Order: sequence, then C-alpha cells, then structure tokens
Amino acid sequence: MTANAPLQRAEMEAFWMPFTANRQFKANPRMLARASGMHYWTPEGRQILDAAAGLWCVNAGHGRKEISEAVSKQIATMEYAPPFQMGHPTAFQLANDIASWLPKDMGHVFFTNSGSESVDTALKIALAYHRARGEASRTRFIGRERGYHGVGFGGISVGGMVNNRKWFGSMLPGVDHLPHTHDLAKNAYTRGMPEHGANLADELERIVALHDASNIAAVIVEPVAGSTGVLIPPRGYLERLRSVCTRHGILLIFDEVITGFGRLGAPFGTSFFGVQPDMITMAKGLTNGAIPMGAVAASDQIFNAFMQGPEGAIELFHGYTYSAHPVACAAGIATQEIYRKEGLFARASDMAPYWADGVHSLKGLPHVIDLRNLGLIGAVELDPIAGKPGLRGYNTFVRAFEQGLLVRVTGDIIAMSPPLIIEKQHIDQVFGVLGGVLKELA
Ligand code: PXG
Ligand code: PLP
Repeated sequence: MTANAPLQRAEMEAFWMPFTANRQFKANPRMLARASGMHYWTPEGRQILDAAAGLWCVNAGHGRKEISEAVSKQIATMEYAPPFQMGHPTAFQLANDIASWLPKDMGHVFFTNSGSESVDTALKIALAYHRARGEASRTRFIGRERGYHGVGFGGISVGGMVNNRKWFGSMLPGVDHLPHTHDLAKNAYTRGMPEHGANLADELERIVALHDASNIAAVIVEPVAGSTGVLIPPRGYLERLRSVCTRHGILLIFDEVITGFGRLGAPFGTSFFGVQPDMITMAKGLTNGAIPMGAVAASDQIFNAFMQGPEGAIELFHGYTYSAHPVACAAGIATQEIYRKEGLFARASDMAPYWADGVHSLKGLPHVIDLRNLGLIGAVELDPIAGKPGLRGYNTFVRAFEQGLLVRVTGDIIAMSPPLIIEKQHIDQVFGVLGGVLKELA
C-alpha cells in the first residue's frame, strides 16, 4: 500500500469501520488524505470544504501548528506517565485551563479518552456521590429519547437512539427516558430556540412520582441534542429541568461533548443558556480532535463529598490507563490557548447571525421540511422517501461530498457544525452547494 494510491477492495477488508455501511463504503470509498484550515483534500487532491469540523471536533480549524508542535515536543520529552498515584504538570495545567471556561464552583476535572468514557465516568460519579452521602438508594438514571451519550453500556442505556440500543441486550437496569423536545408541527423553521415545549421538562415530575426521588441519582441530557439531528431546547426547558432536579436532590448532567468549546458562541452550553448543571461531560473540541481526550467537570458539592475520610484513602475507584495522557494534555493546553488568544468563542457568536441567514436561505427548496440553527450549528430536515427512511439524507450527503462539501447526515437530517474560524465566503459556499444539491436531487 502506498500513501495516496487507491486501495484495492481486498486491502480494505481488515479495517472494520465504525458506524459505517462497510460493504457499500468499500465498493465506493470516500477517502480523506490531508487537511488545513477550513478544508480537507482527498487522495486525488480534490478540495473539500469542511462544514462538519470533522465530526464536531476541529473547532479551531485543521492543521494548527501550535498543536502539532506541542504534541511533538511532549512526545519527545515524556510520551507517557502513569496516572494513578503519580502526576505530571501538564495534567494540572490543562485542568485549570478547562476550569477557567466553567462556572467557578464547577472546577474539578476528571480526565478520560472520549465522550463515551466521560459519560460512563459521570454516571459512576453520580452513584458514588450519593452513596458517599448516605443515599445509596439513589441508583436510577434518567436520559431522554433521541439523546446520544456515546456507545458505552452506560451511554446507550441513558441514550435514546433505537439502533444504538436494540442490538445490545438489557443494558443498565433502572433507566427511564424523558420525551424528546422535537416538535415540527409547532416549531418548524424557528430561528434559534423554539417557543414551544418547556412543559416537556415537567415529565420529570411524573417519573419522580413513579419511582420516588430517593431512588433517582441523575438526569443526563445534551443541552442541544447533536447526533440525533440538532434538536434545540425550547425556551425555558433547561431551566425547568434544573429546578425539578434541584427540588428533588437529583444531579443534573449536561453532556457537552458537542456544545462545549465554543460551538454555541460561548465557552460551554452552561454559559450560553445560563443554566448550571452538577456535572459536565466533554471531549471532541477539548484537543481540537487532534488527540483523543475527554473529561468530566464536577461541582464543588460533588467533589467535596468525596474528600472525606482518611487522607490516605483513594476517594474514587475509577480511572483509565490513559487518563490525563501527557500527549493529549499537551494538545489540550495548546488548543485552549488558541481558543483564548484568537477569541474563537466570541468569533463564533459574531458569525452566528450570518450562519443563521445561510441556514434559513434554504427555505422552500425541494423536500425541506425544517431548518434549525443555534450558534454555529445548523440542520436541514428533509422529507423521507416513502418506505426508505434515511435514503434522501444519505444521497444528499454523498452528492455534497462529490461537489466538495463535507456535512454530517443522520437519517434524513443534514447537520452542520463548521470550524469556528469559518469566514463569510465559506458560509456562502456551504449553502450555495447544499442548495444546489437539494435542487438537483429533487
Ligand atoms: N455525548 C455526546 C453528546 C456526543 O455528541 C458522545 C457523547 C460520545 O463521544 P465519543 O468521543 O465516545 O464518540 C458524543 C459523540 C454524529 C456523531 O453523527 C456524533 C458523535 C459521535 C459520532 C457521531 O453526529 N458525538
Ligand atoms: N483490560 C485489561 C486486561 C487491562 O489490564 C486494562 C488496564 O490495565 C484494561 C482492560 C483497561 O484499559 P484502559 O485503562 O486503557 O481503559
């Protein structure tokens, strides 16, 4: 196999591709070979505008020298250090950097290697927290329909994507789901946050009445559901969830794997919405996607509940071989510095109205049934082809790629989340190409 030569089919068998139609892909591959700024290039040298930030993660744009230099330097200096009962300075620095984006009393950061591990970590911390406080009966979790919390057993249990759940047995016991908030009949074509649906948070009261609060550990939601097609929270919804949780002593976890690190034009969803959870899970933009890494931020109240008992006792029996991996920490520190120096979160906020105009410029095109936006997130929902759900979305995604545009597709929803360095001319190109594809495929 040589670098940019097309692969033979037989050479593609060994790699079992994730969340991919392996046979369809290998018959007709879409390959990427290089990236810089707002673009990818295919092995043949075709330029692709990245309207997906890779997979919601390359928030500072591709090919950032500051990150690759920091990573090279760290690998050469110390490639690995054991994280249990040992430390290295970069881990402490990155934890402080992350804490600087968060509410003051949420600055305790536990490192993982992905969003999925962050979710499992947060669920385990919730259980252990209640137990440490003498409320060991609080073991139930509440997720939400159409939620995505990664692919660990904890994450699929609280998640609400049928295909990610139905193959995998009984998962975690003791999980309920809130209804999702997606309501096209009432909210279609809303710019920003929809008006209708805050009352759906009151469903939490019904679940509490059924099980009793003394049995419930935590509620986990994405402030904006990303993976299932960009479901924007109705006005007042997150506030209401917060107040029901507080009333019943239930922890609220915001899964900010997508909404963290500037995606909404604020450091995190918590700052954008002005609603404070008890824990925040994050990954993706933490290292600009350059090195795998995730984290969980916990409140003082949670952290302090663990810092009891003998000083020599391990407070939390949890951690990964690669928690706070030095190379990932170096990438994370360099990434935070870029965000800070370039003011990228404020930039995303400044660009958001132009982005919203672009999204809503697609109104009236064939088969478009909804357009949604918040910060630098956009979605186009298409009318499914009768009997073939997902096919129109997939065809749109493939045709866009052929025309030099990378978007993300989930079912018949096209989701977009460009790097925060995007310029107006790129936004024009995103919606020009996508509009053309929708007309062409009509
Ligand atoms: N929580 C949320 C809210 C996510 O968006 C995860 C957890 C899991 O993170 P890892 O790093 O374990 O993948 C995610 C990841 C899509 C798509 O199609 C989105 C994600 C992953 C894969 C596909 O939009 N988000
Ligand atoms: N499986 C075995 C046999 C192990 O020894 C370990 C870690 O030592 C793991 C799984 C967990 O791996 P990680 O810490 O990378 O999640």
